[in-house]
Amino acid sequence: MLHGGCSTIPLMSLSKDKNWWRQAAIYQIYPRSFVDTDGNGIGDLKGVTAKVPYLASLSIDAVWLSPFYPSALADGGYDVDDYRNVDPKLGTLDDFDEMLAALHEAGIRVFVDIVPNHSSNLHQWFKDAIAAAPGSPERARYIFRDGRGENGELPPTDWPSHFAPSAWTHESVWGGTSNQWYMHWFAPEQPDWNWDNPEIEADFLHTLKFWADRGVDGFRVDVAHALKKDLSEPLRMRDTLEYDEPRNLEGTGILMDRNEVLEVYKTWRKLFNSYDPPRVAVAEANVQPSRMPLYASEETLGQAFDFRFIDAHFDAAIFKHCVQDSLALAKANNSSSTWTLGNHDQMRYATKQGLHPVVDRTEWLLSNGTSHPVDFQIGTQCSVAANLFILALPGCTYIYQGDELGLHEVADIPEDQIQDPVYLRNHKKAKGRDGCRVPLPWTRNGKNFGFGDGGVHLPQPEWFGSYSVEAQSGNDQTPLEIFRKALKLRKELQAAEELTWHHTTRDDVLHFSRPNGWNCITNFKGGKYPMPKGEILVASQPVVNGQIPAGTTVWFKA
Ligand code: TEU
Repeated sequence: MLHGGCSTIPLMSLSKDKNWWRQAAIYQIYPRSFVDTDGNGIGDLKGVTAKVPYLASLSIDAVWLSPFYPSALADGGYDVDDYRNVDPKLGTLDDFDEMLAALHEAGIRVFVDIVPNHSSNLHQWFKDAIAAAPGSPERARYIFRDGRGENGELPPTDWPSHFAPSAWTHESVWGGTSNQWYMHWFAPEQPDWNWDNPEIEADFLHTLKFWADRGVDGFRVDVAHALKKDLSEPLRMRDTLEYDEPRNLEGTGILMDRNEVLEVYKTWRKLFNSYDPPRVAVAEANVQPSRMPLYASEETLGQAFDFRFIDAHFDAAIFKHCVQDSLALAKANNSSSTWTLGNHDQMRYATKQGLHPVVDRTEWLLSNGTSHPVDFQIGTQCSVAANLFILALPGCTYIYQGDELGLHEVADIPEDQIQDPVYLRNHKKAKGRDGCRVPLPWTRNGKNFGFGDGGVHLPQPEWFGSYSVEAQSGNDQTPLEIFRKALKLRKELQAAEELTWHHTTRDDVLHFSRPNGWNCITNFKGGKYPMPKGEILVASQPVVNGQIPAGTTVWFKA
């Protein structure tokens, strides 16, 4: 039986094809901001189940759920208290099983997010570590060190963290009394695991098995490049390490992208391959492109996000270069490309496109979106065009919830409602990522635009209703209906992972085709461009009098 009014969806059986992921369309759900069924202001797993018909209407192959594990939400759930449970604010394990069954019955597979670099400070093992003595097995699960200075009052090294000035926090912050410091790449509430300790490797294998045995199809691996550090003594200071750019391309850097981390993933791969079909994985590995294939190989995780489009200008030459390079890297190790324009860490793509390219986005957000105007219409138009472009490419596409609506960043979240540690922990130098995590608008009007009956954990602006699912459904010129049409067609048209570029008469127009006559043409900017001969399948904006407007992608059958 399907739940949440799903009875209109045909029952599908998931194929055992072990290559199902190679050209999949995967939709990222940020559960806290999807649908709230219990009125606590936070989206929940029952909310995902209730929206299975919507997800099915998108013809996606899989969803990836950002963390839903117990968490105090110091970093939006990427601070995990217990890897093998569901946060009571979001539901129960039974809710998870029910959701998984409903998605599977609708033919949609499920990825969960694994956060192996760090736990939260509320994880039982971190609490045990704080309570234990230096040198104890409890402390050996994390990275504890004595401080520098006469009384150990200075952090052990000068390593910076992503979300805080220092990568070290004194244990006294959590009540520890041994005068040690612990390391955290991200917020102080996210202590890094010590991956040199076999107990950690064993515990993560346990977690992966726990979810894979429940039927989870794949894993998105958070900061996959950061697990292994060179912790040999004495720890070196920042000025002696290749901390930032240029990154060490040999895999011998000190704090990230070390070759040993690949050994961890080889072990994971053996576990994944023991399932039928094998479980799949995608690395969030922020490494130099030439190192990506190492994470995406058949012996390791299989896929790695290629984030180059995320910040690429909407420009033909740049797009073409990204495509060629990414396809070549994927081919090098029999992986498939992973195209993506947005996620829960990024300013909404439509807003990036609606802002003038010279605008400094960090400053713009700090001004609450007042320093420069955003062209909402052009931004959304270009976003849909860019999405149709990447959806036609060979490989796998990841779509962030709300991008199918052409949704924009909420730039004016008041300071006292900001949750992101990027802002709160970093001297308020950047506003952070909350603006793309605002609860989705489902209805044009009504309480919280259909998100739920309680509150909303981040404020929705008035204009949200006009971008809602309700406002867009049924009108074939809206982003949502264009996405629906394109994603459905994509399933039908999908063929071998090949692409042929075709000549165009202008540099700002790209035309490529896939096997069986599936053509994609994008007019990036400038004037109108004559539509080539063929049957138009879907267009991000209408083709009028045989002319493709600027900022438009058209799929056609030649
Ligand atoms: O992000 C990893 C990461 O390094 C960046 O994407 C980071 O969030 C961004 O640069 C901050 O400005 C992953 C998750 O996607 C992110 O949400 C988490 O905060 C982070 O790991 C820690 O788990």
